[in-house]
Amino acid sequence: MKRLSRAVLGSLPAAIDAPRERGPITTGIVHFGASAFHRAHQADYIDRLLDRDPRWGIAAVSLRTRGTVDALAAQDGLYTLAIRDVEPSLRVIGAHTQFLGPDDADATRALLAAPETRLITTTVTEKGYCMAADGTLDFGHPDIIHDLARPAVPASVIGWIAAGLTARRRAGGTPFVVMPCDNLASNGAKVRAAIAAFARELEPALADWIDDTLRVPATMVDSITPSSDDRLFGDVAGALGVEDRAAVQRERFAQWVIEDVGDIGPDLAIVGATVTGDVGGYERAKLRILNGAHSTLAYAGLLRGHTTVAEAMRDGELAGFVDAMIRQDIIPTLPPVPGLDLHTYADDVLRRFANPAIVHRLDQIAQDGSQKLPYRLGDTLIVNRRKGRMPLYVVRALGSWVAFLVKRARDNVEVVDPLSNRLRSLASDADPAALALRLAASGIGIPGEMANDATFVDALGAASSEALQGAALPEVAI
Ligand code: CS2
Repeated sequence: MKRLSRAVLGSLPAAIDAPRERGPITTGIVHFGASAFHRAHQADYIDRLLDRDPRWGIAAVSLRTRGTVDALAAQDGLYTLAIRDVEPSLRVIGAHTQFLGPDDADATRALLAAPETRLITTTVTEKGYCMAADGTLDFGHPDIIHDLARPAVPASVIGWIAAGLTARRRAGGTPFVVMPCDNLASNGAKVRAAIAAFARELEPALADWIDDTLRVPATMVDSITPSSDDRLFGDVAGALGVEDRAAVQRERFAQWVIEDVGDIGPDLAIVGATVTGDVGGYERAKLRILNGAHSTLAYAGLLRGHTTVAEAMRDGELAGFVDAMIRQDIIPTLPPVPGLDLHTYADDVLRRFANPAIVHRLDQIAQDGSQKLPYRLGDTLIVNRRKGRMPLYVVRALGSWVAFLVKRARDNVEVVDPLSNRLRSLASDADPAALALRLAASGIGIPGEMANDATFVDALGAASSEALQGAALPEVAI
């Protein structure tokens, strides 16, 4: 079967939307992390924008692997976005001018220096920003140590952004805008501080320039995007009549809320992004309700023998537990968000989770727990404890993570997490209560300030043991 490419666009079935008539586009955005999420979410917005304004084509850089880059190069950068929902649809996206791999450093450097590049966006996952547990740049991180020693050939996204800013400042130019699109609380402020801290070590004058000029809007990004799989590739080939080895899939719902920091280049509001002065409210609601519930379903669901989110949602006891956690432990701690009813938001999230057209594997969500949980459940835990309240559902959710780690260690199955070695050695020979104690004491996955909260640590130990034994979930108190 032929591969998807520009040459076959004209012969695709007419019902499939594709950039058939579009003229040439130029690069205005450099994106780090060519992940499925980026290609399904951000690139979809940009693809629609390019019909009106051809200056914002994306050059996507993958800093770790070449696999996706090569697949896309063979397809002239084109790939299919499959919407898996009540009304499914397929669309060919042509938002990218190039895909670059880890060995394309010269081309990446040139793009970052080009005045036409106005915006840098990133989806490198929580761990990709090389931050310590407190959200500041981790100067002990091997990539940061490397990048400070060899700033011209960086390994980390922070190093690359600093290299780009160095070049622009030396050329007497203006900085680009940096827009992080990962699920970190206050992602704009944290990433800005990380870049500035890195630059200060490198060259104080660069850091001053960054302090004065760099804009890093906070964002909230949302669309459930399961990893691509063979079923997707088969469905797409069947519908298009050509093979697409870079297809991506997501639900129809997509949201992109961007902090208003003035002109950033592309006008994303005209393609449906929300540009607002207050991203914080949306971001907290999304991280704590949606992602908090997702991680809970992942760990508790895997322990209960489920494989996907939709399947876990069909487990009445588990779905009821997650619903109660949101209403009783999470929503009461969230400040009101103008224009957003949090209970309606939660209803919508739970409905999205139950979408039977989406096959979202729990083990995908379970990855990188040490990096995700502080934002997803830890912040809710802190607010509750500061109010003197014990959020029992959140404690049991965290206990499910602890139990999951113990089970994986006992079954001799590797966990996918940047701290996997550490987690494995903490979990080896530990019962769940002992591991809970160790995690709380070391501040891994559990907020550091909880280490001295003996009542919480006891409750977490008990909840972890219950989770491993498969004890009934806490009663739903209405
Ligand atoms: C998920 C998220 O994989 C995960 O950890 O919780 O990727 C989630 O699907 C997205 O944030 C939804 O926007």
